[in-house]
Amino acid sequence: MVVLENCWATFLAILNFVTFNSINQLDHDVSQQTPLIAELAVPKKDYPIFNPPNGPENGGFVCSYPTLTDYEFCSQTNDRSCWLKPKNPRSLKPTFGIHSDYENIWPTGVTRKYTIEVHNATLFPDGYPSGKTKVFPLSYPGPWIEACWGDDIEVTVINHLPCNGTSIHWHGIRMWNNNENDGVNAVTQCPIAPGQSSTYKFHTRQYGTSWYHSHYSLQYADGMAGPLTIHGPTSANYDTAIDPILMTDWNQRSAFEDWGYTQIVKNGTVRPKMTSILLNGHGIAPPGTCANPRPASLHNISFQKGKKYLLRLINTSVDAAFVFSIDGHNLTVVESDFVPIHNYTTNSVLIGIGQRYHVIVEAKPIVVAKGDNYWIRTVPARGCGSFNFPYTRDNATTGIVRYTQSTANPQSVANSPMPIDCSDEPYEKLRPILEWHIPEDITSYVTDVNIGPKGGEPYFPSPINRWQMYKSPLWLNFSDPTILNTENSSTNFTAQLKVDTRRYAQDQWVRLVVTGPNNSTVASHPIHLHGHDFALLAQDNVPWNESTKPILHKNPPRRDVALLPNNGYLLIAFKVDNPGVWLMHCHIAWHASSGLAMQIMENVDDIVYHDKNGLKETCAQWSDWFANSPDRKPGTGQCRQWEHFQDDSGI
Ligand SMILES: *[C@@H]1O[C@H](CO)[C@@H](O)[C@H](O)[C@H]1NC(C)=O
Ligand SMILES: *[C@@H]1O[C@H](CO)[C@@H](O)[C@H](O)[C@H]1NC(C)=O
Ligand SMILES: *[C@@H]1O[C@H](CO)[C@@H](O)[C@H](O)[C@H]1NC(C)=O
Ligand SMILES: *[C@@H]1O[C@H](CO)[C@@H](O)[C@H](O)[C@H]1NC(C)=O
Ligand SMILES: *[C@@H]1O[C@H](CO)[C@@H](O)[C@H](O)[C@H]1NC(C)=O
Ligand SMILES: *[C@@H]1O[C@H](CO)[C@@H](O)[C@H](O)[C@H]1NC(C)=O
Ligand SMILES: *[C@@H]1O[C@H](CO)[C@@H](O)[C@H](O)[C@H]1NC(C)=O
Ligand SMILES: *[C@@H]1O[C@H](CO)[C@@H](O)[C@H](O)[C@H]1NC(C)=O
Ligand SMILES: *[C@@H]1O[C@H](CO)[C@@H](O)[C@H](O)[C@H]1NC(C)=O
Ligand SMILES: *[C@@H]1O[C@H](CO)[C@@H](O)[C@H](O)[C@H]1NC(C)=O
Ligand SMILES: *[C@@H]1O[C@H](CO)[C@@H](O)[C@H](O)[C@H]1NC(C)=O
Ligand SMILES: *[C@@H]1O[C@H](CO)[C@@H](O)[C@H](O)[C@H]1NC(C)=O
Ligand SMILES: [Cu+2]
Repeated sequence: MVVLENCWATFLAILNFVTFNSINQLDHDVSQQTPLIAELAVPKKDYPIFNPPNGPENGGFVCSYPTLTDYEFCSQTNDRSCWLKPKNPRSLKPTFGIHSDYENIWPTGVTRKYTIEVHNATLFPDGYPSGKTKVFPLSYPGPWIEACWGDDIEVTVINHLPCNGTSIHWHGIRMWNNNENDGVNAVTQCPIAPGQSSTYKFHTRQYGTSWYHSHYSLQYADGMAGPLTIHGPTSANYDTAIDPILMTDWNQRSAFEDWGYTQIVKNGTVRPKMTSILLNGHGIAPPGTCANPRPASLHNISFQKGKKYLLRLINTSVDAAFVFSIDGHNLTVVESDFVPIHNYTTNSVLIGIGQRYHVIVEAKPIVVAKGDNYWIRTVPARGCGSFNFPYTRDNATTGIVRYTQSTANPQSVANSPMPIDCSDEPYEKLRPILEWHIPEDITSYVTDVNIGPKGGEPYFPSPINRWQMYKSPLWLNFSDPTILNTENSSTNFTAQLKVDTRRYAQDQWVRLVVTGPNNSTVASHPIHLHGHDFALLAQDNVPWNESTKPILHKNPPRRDVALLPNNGYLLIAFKVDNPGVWLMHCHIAWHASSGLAMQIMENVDDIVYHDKNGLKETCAQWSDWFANSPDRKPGTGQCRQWEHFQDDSGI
């Protein structure tokens, strides 16, 4: 059946009219230059201006710090830990590097402006067309949004989708005192209505690699995601950097179709099966799906013997966690999420949804393969992912590292041993360079991840399978974002946890115990918190018990996504220093849609609003479209869903 469903596309004769634009301008004179590769191309100025070593493979991107006139750029192949330092070695001014306390100190850069136009489109990333009702920018992944440590970023999002609103979340960006730019529709804004646009503005304090994605219902599963890099220092040395690698499970059907099918037809008893794995939007569907696919290719990267490469790995999956490896090569892990760590070497790394790793690979195979080309493998971790044709260590060969010009397939073999259990990278290995120590005696809240009550009334006719993590499944109202109505939400399914430090001392930490269902057939849930890097105090696959040891208070791993192990718990702590309404949710798209999310109401009386009128304007445009679009009346337009407009949690 599923196979047949994938073949609908054979009948698709006409491609949509789609365009996708991304305009990158620097708010500053360097955009007028055409700098390439060498620093030579950049005119000498009395302030740091340079091509970042971890910039795009082909150069051309310029970091610029016009106000830091007495500073110089200090990253070198034999010391990547430094970024900017005072020219005068006796200066009392700070050096900016991996030891900087990035929450309190960062260099002042420039403003970078991007425009992203979102269109409905059909793509052929694995040779087959993406499903009937996909929502997309023209390219998948979306454009690379780049900035340098300390820059401001402004992204204007224009929504050309005929039948969906949208909002874009900047995964992992702290959004300190900037709740309204977090991009979660129905929480921090109304959706951007069809035909409208909105501009996100934020400052970068952290550096490293992340991604941005739509937070509107299941859109990101249909391709609305792209890489986001903030160039900065690194905790280990490398010669050159490779453009970010986004890995995802992919479905030839639209996620909206799958959702309807599994929830409504199957009562949520089956998990949608994905068709293929893509690296940076390239993959080859397993054979036998249907006739006449378009030519498809694997993502491939070139290595030059002896060099050290920085690779940036991002898991943008819907459902699957991947064990990433390159045959014959080890990986030196130097950063997890946005946090530089003491490096460690491994032959594979497990990347959960939303998680990112920076790794350094030495172009010097430990096991030399005939032909000198090597497979990149992304093996779905055991129990974490669902595919029509299951991928194994042998056939999860989803990319190629080439040392030669040859186009032949590699003959390399998988690294061994390579565990593929679905559990985060070992806890004790992720040791941040900049240490945090978490007080032991802090307020603790328990949130219970569990199957929620069935049914979606009053918003959606039952039955529908629901998940919850705090009191009730999340079910939002697009027209009534929490940020504009922190006291009186209009729904009964808001799942709000109030955290209010004015009851305690300044800079209070709180602890969240996230416990898993007792008997779940689902493996791990990747739990993501907005607005914070959290400290990961404990994580295990046994039931939670306060006397359980060890709880790590001294320099625990720090990140923004961690796996809640099957039948286990996750113990995290965060500093209550960022007033706002912050979403915490499972990053498995199906689970988030069915309510596995909550809102942390953090000192909401102190929320800093930068443009409340702008928020209200977006809501007015949304309400206007929602109420008046001719498409919303039966038989008059192309939007099918006029009867049950909102059919999931909203995120
Ligand atoms: C979106 O595109 C798909 C195919 O590319 C098409 O079938 C569908 O009708 C489009 N949806 C809308 C609302 O235009
Ligand atoms: C969004 O668009 C999809 C089709 O692309 C449709 O199935 C879904 O109902 C729409 N949902 C909302 C809430 O706009
Ligand atoms: C890892 O860190 C150690 C200690 O800081 C350092 O000596 C080593 O060179 C680093 N490894 C790499 C690959 O940079
Ligand atoms: C789904 O549940 C409804 C009511 O709970 C029931 O009538 C229907 O038969 C179920 N469908 C399937 C496919 O199990
Ligand atoms: C390698 O990538 C290029 C495009 O980047 C593509 O044209 C080529 O077909 C790929 N090679 C293989 C073997 O997939
Ligand atoms: C992405 O994360 C999901 C869920 O945590 C996991 O199942 C999948 O294997 C990850 N993919 C990669 C490439 O790490
Ligand atoms: C590669 O990594 C494995 C552990 O994953 C380790 O046992 C081995 O010694 C490493 N080899 C080299 C050459 O670093
Ligand atoms: C991978 O190999 C297994 C075992 O041979 C097979 O069942 C599966 O269909 C293959 N998967 C893909 C994606 O080709
Ligand atoms: C959603 O919010 C709007 C605006 O506040 C309100 O008019 C509407 O009744 C709410 N819908 C539900 C289902 O609560
Ligand atoms: C919430 O509702 C109460 C009672 O209806 C009202 O007095 C109060 O002003 C409302 N608060 C906000 C922020 O709208
Ligand atoms: C919320 O719950 C109350 C009491 O259970 C009920 O009377 C009311 O209709 C519900 N409102 C909504 C919007 O579901
Ligand atoms: C968990 O549930 C499965 C079926 O869903 C059942 O087979 C198994 O015995 C249960 N295990 C425990 C420990 O309750
Ligand atoms: Cu989940």
